[in-house]
Amino acid sequence: MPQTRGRFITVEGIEGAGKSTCLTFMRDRLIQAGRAVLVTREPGGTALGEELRALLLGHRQEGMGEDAELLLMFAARAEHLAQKILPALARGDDVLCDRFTDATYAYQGAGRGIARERIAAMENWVQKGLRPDLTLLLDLPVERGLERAGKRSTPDRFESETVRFFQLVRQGYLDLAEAEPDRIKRIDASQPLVEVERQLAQVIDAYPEYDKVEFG
Ligand code: Z5A
Repeated sequence: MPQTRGRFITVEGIEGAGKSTCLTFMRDRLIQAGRAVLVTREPGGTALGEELRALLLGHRQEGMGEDAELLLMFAARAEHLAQKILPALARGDDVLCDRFTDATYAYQGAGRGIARERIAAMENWVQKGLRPDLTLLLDLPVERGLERAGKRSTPDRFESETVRFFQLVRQGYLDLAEAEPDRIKRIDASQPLVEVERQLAQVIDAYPEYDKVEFG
């Protein structure tokens, strides 16, 4: 008998794009529409994932190799899928995830220079057929994002990267959006928050119910 599942929605963008702010807005909007929602993040979302996050973002592992970084991202993802994401989708809940594999293509691929095929091989292995149903890409110029993020506390290992690195990451995201326009919706995140929320609401409200879609 075919199973049904909830919708897998991800939010992406460079540093300081407003993902955390927008996730709260989107969660509230989905709940108002009567959806059950799991809000989670990557790397992280499980006990192991959060430990890996601390290793990946912290400065203790300064100079971590790009292959180790890639493998740790996918190790966290495998655990996240098994423990949190797949069970929630199977219950019929929507999953709202702060970053997912598009971030790997943008940061480890475009940013660090790891070949796309290598990331795709990991993606196929770890995720099997699962991909996000909808991705909101919060896009803004790198300088604006860094300016917003800079108002916070001590920068982590990624936040300490160069402007050039973030420009490559941003371009990586824009290339992904161009390649998959049906799934990845670009939101102009340089606008005032009220306008960003208007754009988000437009996309979410237009997005179809997904409960009746077969799993797998
Ligand atoms: N990473 C990776 O390399 N590969 C992977 O596969 C994955 C991740 C999954 C995780 O960091 C790091 O892991 C990430 C990539 C890497 N590193 N980076 N960079 P994260 O996602 O947890 O953290 P982040 O990117 O650093 O996110 P952030 O700094 O928390 O930013 P944000 O969530 O996008 O922004 P915010 O906190 O919502 O907003 C920032 C500030 O701007 C805040 O004061 C807001 O009030 C303000 N804001 C937000 N929107 C607006 C608007 N529209 N106008 C004005 N001000 C605004």
